[in-house]
Amino acid sequence: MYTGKARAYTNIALIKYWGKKDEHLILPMNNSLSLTLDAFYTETTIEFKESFTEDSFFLDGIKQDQKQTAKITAFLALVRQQYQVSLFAKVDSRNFVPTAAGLASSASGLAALAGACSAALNLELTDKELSRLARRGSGSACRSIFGGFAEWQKGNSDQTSFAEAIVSDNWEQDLAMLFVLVDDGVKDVSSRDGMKRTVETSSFYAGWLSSIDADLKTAKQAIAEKDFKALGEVTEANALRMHGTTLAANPPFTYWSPESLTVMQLVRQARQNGLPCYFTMDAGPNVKILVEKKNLAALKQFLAHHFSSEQLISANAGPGITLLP
Ligand code: 2P0
Repeated sequence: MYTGKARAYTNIALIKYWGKKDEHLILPMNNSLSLTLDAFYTETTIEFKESFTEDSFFLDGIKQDQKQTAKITAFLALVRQQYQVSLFAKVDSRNFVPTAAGLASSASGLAALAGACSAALNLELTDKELSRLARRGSGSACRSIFGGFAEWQKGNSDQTSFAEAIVSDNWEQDLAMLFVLVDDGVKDVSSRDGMKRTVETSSFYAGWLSSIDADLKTAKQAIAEKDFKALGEVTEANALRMHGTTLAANPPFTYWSPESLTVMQLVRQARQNGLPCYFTMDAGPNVKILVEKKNLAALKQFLAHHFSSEQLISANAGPGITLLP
């Protein structure tokens, strides 16, 4: 029996991954730095079996069609090739998200799939090897192998591109992230397509790349010194710069909605009121707010004047990947 099961948590980048230099190997243009969260995770079971004539993928109990299965099939083809396996597989994934709010993440999904494959085929991969494997499924998944803060070292080959945990003296346990759900629709531009278009056409992309080293240095120093203000400021600035690149792409696009801007403005207002908090955004209109745990309740109360409790979902720092029995 070749079966395996794993649970992986999603992560949110504070310094973003935005652009690939190798689309096949999923090698990024820049290092990125993330926080793994406890509130959203994926559990995946995989079974490789002689009698299967194709790969199949069930998400939350529902069989997915060929298009929805494509990313999974491509990943399994890679695993088969890399580890000399000839069997097809059945993949059964469950996304644990507090609401059906479009928060399912490719990071937790592909990390859990990599872990499940490793368990099923007795690959006994190290975290580094697992991170490299998860990366081939989805770039951000390589960071979800680790709990707390992680940095994806861009590298320049399949061997050298992987994430590592950042030593933090457990400071992440003092932090929280509040998700403000402003839209649960399907994205207009997927992150994969959006970053490709940006790399190929945005005149602002060079500016983005030139800012990364300084942002990473600032973020890592802030973590080492447990300096929340410094980490928050660089997180927010880095996200704004990433989103700036999309405005200069051809054709131009943005992930922001009017509500996203409202949340950004409220975050600035909260800061003016003496409540330190900083926003970040990914390839969609929802806003994530980095806040110290001690101020989370006050932030929620402040935002409750504008958003329903279903729109405000908080998360703490989460653990790394777990292989399950
Ligand atoms: C990140 N994002 O660092 C950035 C910020 C979105 C915005 O990683 O093509 O699903 O599978 O490598 O990992 C989302 O991109 O893309 C992402 P692929 P992925 O979190």
